[in-house]
Amino acid sequence: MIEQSYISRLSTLYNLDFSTFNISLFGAGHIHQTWLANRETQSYIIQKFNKNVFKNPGLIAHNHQLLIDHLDFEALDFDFPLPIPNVKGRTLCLVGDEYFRVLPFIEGVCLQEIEQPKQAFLAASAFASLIQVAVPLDVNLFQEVIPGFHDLELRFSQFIEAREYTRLKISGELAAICEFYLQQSGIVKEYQMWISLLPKRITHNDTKINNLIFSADLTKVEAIIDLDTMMPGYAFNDFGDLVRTVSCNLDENSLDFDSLKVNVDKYQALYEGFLEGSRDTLTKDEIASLHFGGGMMIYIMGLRFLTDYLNGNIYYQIKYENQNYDRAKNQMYLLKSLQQLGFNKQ
Ligand code: GN1
Ligand code: MG
Repeated sequence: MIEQSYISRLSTLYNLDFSTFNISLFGAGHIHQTWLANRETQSYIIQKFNKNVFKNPGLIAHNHQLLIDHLDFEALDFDFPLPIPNVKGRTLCLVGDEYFRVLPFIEGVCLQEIEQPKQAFLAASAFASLIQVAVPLDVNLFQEVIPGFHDLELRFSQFIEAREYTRLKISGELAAICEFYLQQSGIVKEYQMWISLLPKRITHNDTKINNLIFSADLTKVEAIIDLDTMMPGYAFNDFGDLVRTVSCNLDENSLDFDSLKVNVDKYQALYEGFLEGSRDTLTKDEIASLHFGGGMMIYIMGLRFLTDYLNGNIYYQIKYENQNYDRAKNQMYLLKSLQQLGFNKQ
């Protein structure tokens, strides 16, 4: 539960009496701690911000200010909930030695998995339209809030290092999983080839399906959330994380490894939705790179989960000791399924 001393300080800082709200843990994010504060018709999201992950939080505010100043919000067909400024105009408050922030709560449905291709289309179209609407903004003014966030070469080398220095004994199934990730290093080479051809865009960079809110009847995207990593990236990153989290039948925490499969219809709907949402923004090379994105994003997430497991779980929140190991195993099965279907190729 959120401590009383934080509640009273936040009440002053936001001029809102949070002690009169029902406050409960909320969401499925791996990074910040999130609560829903609810009172009659009023609802807010309160977050304890993860300063271990975002070591320079001012960069997020910098990027968000660029969006506020220059993005044509009217052109977006959905909400885009940025942190609410406190009475001092700040979007992040230091309370004791923790950072907190408050965000608008958006009514709707947050899915962990998608059933129908129609929702896959809507999700992809929404994330791609964000790239399209951000085209007039100067990419070079945006800061990299986490250096090398989607840099596959860096993530691969962090895995190699973790494998070398881990306190764990690498044998049995762990050795086989490490070996799988090593053998897939051709994806790093392909990544280097693609980024030499592609323009940087303002991308969301965390387009997993639970970072989007649908209307109750699932016919419309109400909001795109989790905007911390909006920064320069490649279109294939955003398409790829959609493939990773939408085209499969089970989410990244599932232990039903043998059932993990990429679904062809949802994949196709994602592709069509992404092209529709980005209108004519994407270059020929960017469009060709989209199919690389799915495998690349599954691979990078698998590497990151495995690296964190080898490092003693210092990055992602976990609910049990081996969860990062299981997530890396899950992503391995998913990558195999994608490759079997040939979706990693143009
Ligand atoms: C994290 O905050 P959340 O849970 O939406 C992570 C993403 C990963 C995701 C994996 C800042 O996102 O990069 O794709 O977990 N965010 C950060 O589920 O590391
Ligand atoms: Mg999230």
